[in-house]
Amino acid sequence: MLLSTSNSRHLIGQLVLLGDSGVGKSCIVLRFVRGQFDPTSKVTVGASFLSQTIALQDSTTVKFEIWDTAGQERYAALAPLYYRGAAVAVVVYDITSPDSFAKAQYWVKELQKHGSPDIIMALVGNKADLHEKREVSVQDGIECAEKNGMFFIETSAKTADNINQLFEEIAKRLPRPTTS
Ligand SMILES: Nc1nc2c(ncn2[C@@H]2O[C@H](COP(=O)(O)OP(=O)(O)OP(=O)(O)O)[C@@H](O)[C@H]2O)c(=O)[nH]1
Ligand SMILES: [Mg+2]
Repeated sequence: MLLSTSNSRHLIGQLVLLGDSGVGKSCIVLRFVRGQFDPTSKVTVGASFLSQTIALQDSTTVKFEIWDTAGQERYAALAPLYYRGAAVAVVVYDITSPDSFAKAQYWVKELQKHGSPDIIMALVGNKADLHEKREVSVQDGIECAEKNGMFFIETSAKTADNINQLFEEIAKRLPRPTTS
Protein backbone atom coordinates (compact mmCIF):
# COMPACT_ATOMS: atom_id res chain seq x y z
CA MET A 1 0.00 0.00 0.00
CA LEU A 2 1.45 3.32 -1.04
CA LEU A 3 -0.24 5.60 1.40
CA SER A 4 -1.74 4.33 4.63
CA THR A 5 -4.15 6.65 6.36
CA SER A 6 -5.67 6.41 9.80
CA ASN A 7 -8.10 9.15 8.70
CA SER A 8 -8.20 12.12 6.38
CA ARG A 9 -6.38 14.44 8.79
CA HIS A 10 -3.53 12.07 9.56
CA LEU A 11 -1.57 10.88 6.56
CA ILE A 12 1.37 8.50 6.40
CA GLY A 13 3.79 8.87 3.53
CA GLN A 14 6.49 6.35 2.75
CA LEU A 15 9.49 8.19 1.37
CA VAL A 16 12.78 7.01 -0.09
CA LEU A 17 15.94 9.07 -0.62
CA LEU A 18 18.15 8.14 -3.57
CA GLY A 19 21.35 9.64 -4.92
CA ASP A 20 25.10 9.27 -5.19
CA SER A 21 27.23 8.58 -2.13
CA GLY A 22 28.22 11.78 -0.35
CA VAL A 23 25.52 14.10 -1.71
CA GLY A 24 24.10 14.53 1.79
CA LYS A 25 21.04 12.27 1.97
CA SER A 26 21.69 11.21 5.57
CA CYS A 27 22.47 14.80 6.56
CA ILE A 28 19.16 16.01 5.06
CA VAL A 29 17.27 13.38 7.07
CA LEU A 30 19.22 14.14 10.26
CA ARG A 31 18.51 17.86 9.84
CA PHE A 32 14.80 17.22 9.24
CA VAL A 33 14.30 14.66 12.01
CA ARG A 34 16.68 15.92 14.73
CA GLY A 35 17.56 19.47 13.67
CA GLN A 36 21.25 18.58 13.66
CA PHE A 37 24.15 18.56 11.19
CA ASP A 38 27.04 16.09 11.35
CA PRO A 39 30.12 17.25 9.37
CA THR A 40 31.66 13.79 9.96
CA SER A 41 28.61 11.86 8.70
CA LYS A 42 29.53 8.22 7.88
CA VAL A 43 28.52 6.50 4.66
CA THR A 44 25.26 4.64 5.02
CA VAL A 45 25.46 0.84 4.94
CA GLY A 46 22.44 -0.79 3.27
CA ALA A 47 19.80 1.72 4.31
CA SER A 48 18.54 3.39 7.46
CA PHE A 49 15.01 4.10 8.61
CA LEU A 50 13.70 7.16 10.44
CA SER A 51 10.32 8.77 10.86
CA GLN A 52 9.10 12.28 11.50
CA THR A 53 5.64 13.83 11.76
CA ILE A 54 4.84 17.35 10.64
CA ALA A 55 1.70 19.46 10.96
CA LEU A 56 0.47 21.47 8.01
CA GLN A 57 -1.32 24.82 8.22
CA ASP A 58 -4.71 23.18 7.69
CA SER A 59 -3.89 21.06 10.82
CA THR A 60 -3.43 17.89 8.79
CA THR A 61 -0.53 15.84 10.13
CA VAL A 62 1.79 13.86 7.91
CA LYS A 63 3.99 11.11 9.25
CA PHE A 64 6.94 10.50 6.96
CA GLU A 65 8.41 7.01 7.10
CA ILE A 66 11.82 7.57 5.58
CA TRP A 67 14.20 5.08 3.99
CA ASP A 68 17.62 6.70 3.63
CA THR A 69 19.40 4.47 1.11
CA ALA A 70 23.14 3.93 0.68
CA GLY A 71 24.55 5.71 -2.37
CA GLN A 72 27.68 3.61 -2.78
CA GLU A 73 27.64 1.57 -5.97
CA ARG A 74 27.90 -1.75 -4.12
CA TYR A 75 24.42 -1.15 -2.63
CA ALA A 76 22.73 -0.11 -5.89
CA ALA A 77 20.99 -3.48 -6.29
CA LEU A 78 19.19 -2.97 -2.95
CA ALA A 79 17.49 0.27 -4.00
CA PRO A 80 14.36 -1.34 -5.53
CA LEU A 81 13.57 -2.91 -2.17
CA TYR A 82 13.10 0.60 -0.81
CA TYR A 83 11.63 2.56 -3.73
CA ARG A 84 9.10 -0.05 -4.88
CA GLY A 85 6.62 0.55 -2.08
CA ALA A 86 7.32 4.26 -1.73
CA ALA A 87 4.75 7.01 -2.26
CA VAL A 88 7.52 9.61 -2.53
CA ALA A 89 11.04 9.50 -3.96
CA VAL A 90 13.52 12.28 -3.18
CA VAL A 91 16.42 12.22 -5.63
CA VAL A 92 19.40 14.15 -4.31
CA TYR A 93 22.52 15.55 -5.99
CA ASP A 94 25.31 17.85 -4.84
CA ILE A 95 25.37 21.23 -6.64
CA THR A 96 29.20 21.08 -6.68
CA SER A 97 29.25 17.70 -8.49
CA PRO A 98 28.13 17.22 -12.12
CA ASP A 99 28.71 13.47 -11.66
CA SER A 100 26.15 13.39 -8.88
CA PHE A 101 23.71 15.30 -11.14
CA ALA A 102 24.19 12.65 -13.85
CA LYS A 103 23.57 9.96 -11.21
CA ALA A 104 20.39 11.73 -10.13
CA GLN A 105 19.12 11.53 -13.72
CA TYR A 106 19.91 7.81 -13.72
CA TRP A 107 17.75 7.37 -10.59
CA VAL A 108 14.91 9.35 -12.15
CA LYS A 109 14.91 6.99 -15.16
CA GLU A 110 15.08 3.98 -12.86
CA LEU A 111 12.05 5.25 -10.92
CA GLN A 112 10.12 5.91 -14.13
CA LYS A 113 10.80 2.34 -15.25
CA HIS A 114 10.33 0.45 -11.99
CA GLY A 115 8.70 2.76 -9.43
CA SER A 116 5.00 3.11 -8.76
CA PRO A 117 3.30 4.98 -11.64
CA ASP A 118 1.85 7.59 -9.28
CA ILE A 119 5.01 8.09 -7.22
CA ILE A 120 5.68 11.72 -6.23
CA MET A 121 9.24 12.67 -7.17
CA ALA A 122 11.34 15.55 -5.89
CA LEU A 123 14.71 16.64 -7.27
CA VAL A 124 16.97 18.16 -4.63
CA GLY A 125 20.22 20.06 -5.24
CA ASN A 126 21.93 19.87 -1.84
CA LYS A 127 24.99 21.71 -0.43
CA ALA A 128 23.57 25.04 -1.65
CA ASP A 129 25.81 26.71 0.97
CA LEU A 130 28.82 25.83 -1.23
CA HIS A 131 27.78 28.35 -3.90
CA GLU A 132 31.40 29.32 -4.64
CA LYS A 133 32.04 25.74 -5.78
CA ARG A 134 28.78 25.41 -7.70
CA GLU A 135 29.07 23.36 -10.90
CA VAL A 136 25.40 22.55 -11.56
CA SER A 137 23.30 25.62 -12.35
CA VAL A 138 19.88 26.22 -10.83
CA GLN A 139 18.55 26.32 -14.40
CA ASP A 140 19.84 22.80 -15.14
CA GLY A 141 18.11 21.54 -12.00
CA ILE A 142 14.83 23.24 -12.90
CA GLU A 143 14.91 21.93 -16.48
CA CYS A 144 15.61 18.36 -15.42
CA ALA A 145 12.79 18.50 -12.87
CA GLU A 146 10.29 20.02 -15.31
CA LYS A 147 11.11 17.48 -17.99
CA ASN A 148 10.35 14.67 -15.56
CA GLY A 149 7.35 16.15 -13.77
CA MET A 150 9.25 16.60 -10.53
CA PHE A 151 9.23 19.18 -7.80
CA PHE A 152 12.62 20.98 -7.54
CA ILE A 153 14.36 22.63 -4.61
CA GLU A 154 17.91 23.47 -3.55
CA THR A 155 18.75 22.77 0.09
CA SER A 156 21.56 22.91 2.59
CA ALA A 157 21.60 20.33 5.34
CA LYS A 158 24.48 22.33 6.83
CA THR A 159 22.64 25.65 7.21
CA ALA A 160 19.13 24.05 7.29
CA ASP A 161 18.13 26.17 4.30
CA ASN A 162 14.94 24.80 2.65
CA ILE A 163 15.02 21.47 4.51
CA ASN A 164 11.62 21.90 6.20
CA GLN A 165 10.25 23.47 3.01
CA LEU A 166 11.24 20.35 1.07
CA PHE A 167 9.16 18.08 3.31
CA GLU A 168 6.28 20.56 3.55
CA GLU A 169 6.03 20.79 -0.23
CA ILE A 170 6.01 17.01 -0.47
CA ALA A 171 3.34 16.78 2.23
CA LYS A 172 1.12 19.18 0.29
CA ARG A 173 1.40 16.96 -2.78
CA LEU A 174 0.37 13.73 -1.06
CA PRO A 175 -3.04 12.56 -2.22
CA ARG A 176 -5.79 13.18 0.30
CA PRO A 177 -8.26 10.36 0.92
CA THR A 178 -11.73 11.15 -0.39
CA THR A 179 -13.52 9.62 2.59
CA SER A 180 -12.48 9.86 6.25
N1 LIG B 1 28.74 21.97 2.96
C1 LIG B 1 27.82 21.01 3.07
N2 LIG B 1 28.20 19.73 3.34
C2 LIG B 1 27.23 18.80 3.45
C3 LIG B 1 25.87 19.10 3.30
N3 LIG B 1 25.15 17.95 3.44
C4 LIG B 1 26.05 16.98 3.69
N4 LIG B 1 27.31 17.48 3.71
C5 LIG B 1 28.56 16.72 3.92
O1 LIG B 1 28.67 15.75 2.89
C6 LIG B 1 29.21 14.53 3.39
C7 LIG B 1 28.32 13.35 3.05
O2 LIG B 1 27.06 13.48 3.67
P1 LIG B 1 26.08 12.22 3.90
O3 LIG B 1 24.77 12.76 4.34
O4 LIG B 1 26.71 11.23 4.78
O5 LIG B 1 25.99 11.65 2.41
P2 LIG B 1 25.04 10.46 1.87
O6 LIG B 1 24.36 10.97 0.65
O7 LIG B 1 24.15 9.97 2.96
O8 LIG B 1 26.11 9.34 1.45
P3 LIG B 1 25.86 7.71 1.42
O9 LIG B 1 25.31 7.31 2.73
O10 LIG B 1 27.23 7.10 1.16
O11 LIG B 1 24.95 7.46 0.28
C8 LIG B 1 29.41 14.74 4.90
O12 LIG B 1 30.77 15.07 5.11
C9 LIG B 1 28.52 15.92 5.21
O13 LIG B 1 29.00 16.62 6.31
C10 LIG B 1 25.49 20.46 3.02
O14 LIG B 1 24.33 20.83 2.85
N5 LIG B 1 26.52 21.36 2.91
MG1 LIG C 1 23.96 8.23 3.91
